[in-house]
Amino acid sequence: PPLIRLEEYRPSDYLIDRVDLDIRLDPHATRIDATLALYPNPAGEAGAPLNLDGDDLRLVSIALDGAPLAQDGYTVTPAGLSLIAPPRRPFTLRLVTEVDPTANTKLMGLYRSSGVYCTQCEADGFRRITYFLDRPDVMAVYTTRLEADRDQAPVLLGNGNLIEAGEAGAGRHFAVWHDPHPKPAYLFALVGGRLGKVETRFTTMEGRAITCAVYVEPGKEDRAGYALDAVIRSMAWDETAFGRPYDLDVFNVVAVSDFNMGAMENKGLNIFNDKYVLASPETATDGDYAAIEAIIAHEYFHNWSGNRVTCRDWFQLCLKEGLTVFRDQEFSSDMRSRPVHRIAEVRSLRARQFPEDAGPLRHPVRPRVYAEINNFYTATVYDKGAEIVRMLRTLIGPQAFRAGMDRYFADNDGRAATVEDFLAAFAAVTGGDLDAFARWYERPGTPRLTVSGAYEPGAARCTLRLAQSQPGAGGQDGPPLVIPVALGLVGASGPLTGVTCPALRDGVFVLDRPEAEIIFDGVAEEPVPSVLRDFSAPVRLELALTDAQRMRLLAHDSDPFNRWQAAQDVALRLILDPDADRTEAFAQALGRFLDAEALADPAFAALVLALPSEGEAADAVPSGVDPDAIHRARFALRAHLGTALRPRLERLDAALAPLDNVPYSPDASAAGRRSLRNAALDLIAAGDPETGARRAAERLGSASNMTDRLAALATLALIPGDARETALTEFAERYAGEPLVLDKWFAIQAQIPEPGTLERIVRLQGHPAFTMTNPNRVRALIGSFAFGNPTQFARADGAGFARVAETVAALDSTNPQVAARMLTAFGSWRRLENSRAAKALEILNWIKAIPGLSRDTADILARTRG
Ligand code: HT7
Ligand code: ZN
Repeated sequence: PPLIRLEEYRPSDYLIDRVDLDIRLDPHATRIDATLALYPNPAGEAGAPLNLDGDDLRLVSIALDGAPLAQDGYTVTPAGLSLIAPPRRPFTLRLVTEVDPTANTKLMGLYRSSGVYCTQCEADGFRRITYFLDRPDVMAVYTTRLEADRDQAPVLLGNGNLIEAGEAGAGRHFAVWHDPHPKPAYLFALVGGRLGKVETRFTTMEGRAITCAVYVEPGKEDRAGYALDAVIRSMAWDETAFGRPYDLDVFNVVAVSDFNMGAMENKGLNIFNDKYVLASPETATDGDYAAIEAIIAHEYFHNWSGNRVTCRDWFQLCLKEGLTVFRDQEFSSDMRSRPVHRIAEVRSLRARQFPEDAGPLRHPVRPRVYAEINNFYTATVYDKGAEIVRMLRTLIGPQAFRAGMDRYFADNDGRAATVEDFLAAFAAVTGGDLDAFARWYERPGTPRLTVSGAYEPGAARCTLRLAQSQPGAGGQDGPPLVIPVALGLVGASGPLTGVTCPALRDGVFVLDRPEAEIIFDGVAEEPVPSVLRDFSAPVRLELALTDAQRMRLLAHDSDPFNRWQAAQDVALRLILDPDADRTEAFAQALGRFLDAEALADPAFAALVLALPSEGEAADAVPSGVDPDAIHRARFALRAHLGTALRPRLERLDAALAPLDNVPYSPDASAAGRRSLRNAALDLIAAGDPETGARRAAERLGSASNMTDRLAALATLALIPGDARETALTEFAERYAGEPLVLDKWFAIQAQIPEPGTLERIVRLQGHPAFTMTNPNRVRALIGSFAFGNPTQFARADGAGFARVAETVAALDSTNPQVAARMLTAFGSWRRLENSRAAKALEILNWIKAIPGLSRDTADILARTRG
């Protein structure tokens, strides 16, 4: 496929002021009557042909300034429509197209989800509705008239404010929506269907009254309240944290069941995967509630970081996504426990982004070339993009950061901006130069930060040496990055007093050279360095400490992140290099930690007890990964800790048992207590599977909420036997009418680390609740297997790879976006030991031979095979 390159960016030759749409919704023949007010762009090429994008459209008619256009005045191809000689002045183009929403299985453009008409236009779906300049730097004011059968679609929603509604005859009705804010086509949306709603009012800091509503499948309104509350909290938070008020009279959220991603920030009409809206204690876990809060916030925050200020081109995707992830992370941190949330962010970064950055799909946060933009909605763009914004704030301080954000919004409101525009706002308010910092956007891969220390007791001095390295393609380091390294020294019983270190500002050292030395004076005892506090930069830290030194950090560091990290580091070393004595010492240290603090901060304690995942352990192996060996070592460590900590875990369980008698609340503190109790059960089961299975089965029966029930099921799922099978059967019967709960059931089974899982997957693909047309079902079963079951996906006989490849092949013609995403599970194949890597390559070659692969899948395949 042709490659699109950043350096080839050119402004559009034409721009569009206004778009008037008259859309008559019909299941198979929806008519779109579009009038575009176009004009030549002074920055474009005068007299150039007008090339409108189009995909899977049937052109019904075309007229220029009111007169039908002769056939020799334009050409139509599968990729669009061209006007050979458009007027060299403003003109209108009226295009009537027809589409079949029911046949649209790609879920891009206009489609039907359980009978509800809805749209997905990012990144390039608007061209599947009408011919258009479908690029984000073409911004227009939209007025949309929607018409449909009242029976079929009593609710008709569009972008902006409702300006008119009424009867259209023959059982049909209409609604006209006007959005006064110029926007790119990717933010267009409509919804038509039979939907229930919950709504409330919000008054902005400017005194404007807003109606906020969440629309869901009728009968599920009682599960929409938490999402609505999250909308209101997001609106209030963006006002206080960033001074950003909402700017329309209504804000609507609609939940649909078929959706390629999590949610979409269409102007005034956010459309959501229902998984990230619907919640009740009986059907959603604490994790689901937290995800709903975060994603509602994320999409709402896009109203400023993405919509009011949008992207000039798709290379700038991180400009809206990285920034908005940073904003939603800050929101969640304010709503919940900041350290616990930071740990969760970093776990997710390491699980998804670090492997991406170390494999064949690696790319800079701002890519310079792509074949298919839909394949660049990645952990690197989103999560590493957010880390860059976080580092910027650390470097310039919170006040200058807020001033820079204000400047960015003020200077770019209503514009399609670039990463350079973003950095320019901060350079303007600080008077500094961010050119070196900007390298973070361009450099793929995870840098290494190596730190060593020396202590001179006589001089009461400690010296730390820091070095950064990041071998590029040619093995050479590029110019240095600007790395904020938060650090400090920890004494035998806590923080050291009387220490001076002029190189630190607010506890942060800025490493902007290949190497540096930092001197601490007044250090009265041999300290342990605590480096990269709060994970102040997305790097791999190499700091050789003993287990005892790490346990000192766990006990005494003032930085909660590094306390957690210290326990993780010891556990990781024990997984990679098992040792009975060191395991025993680790268990004792964990025991002391639990005695002293578990009940004071249960959520944090649960994180300390959670061992690094098998994926993380694999990521730490230089090459030749054997997933079975990692699995065995990790399970042995779990079992040992479960046995050694048993009395404490029992005490914790008993202390937290009264939770069963209070009504469920999704707040962070109640969720933290549940997470500790469930972590305790899981470790008890690891040490004593018989007791564990019995307890988990009991908890399954007695649990009053989905969090506890699912945790018990997950624990039981790791213990082969009749109890597990009975529990799985009963769970499926109980939730037979609940697709989102059955997704959890599919996912748990897909992750069972046993050879029989493959047969189970085949069986489950035939389950009545499973369908390949629903992305949530595919992700729950096949995605959980491919991304969450390292031993079985990478089975030595290649059968796990083959099963996923067959799914990719089957899905590719109907939903290439989801197919391509499944295929990214092969991203780490080269790091596997030779025989597994050979099997993976065989399967990738098998996919390659399939004729007519989509651009999405062909692109991932080509990059993955290398
Ligand atoms: N901005 C949204 C991205 C998105 C998307 C992209 C490609 C195909 C389908 C999609 N659905 C949503 C979501 C977000 O990050 O806010
Ligand atoms: Zn986003």
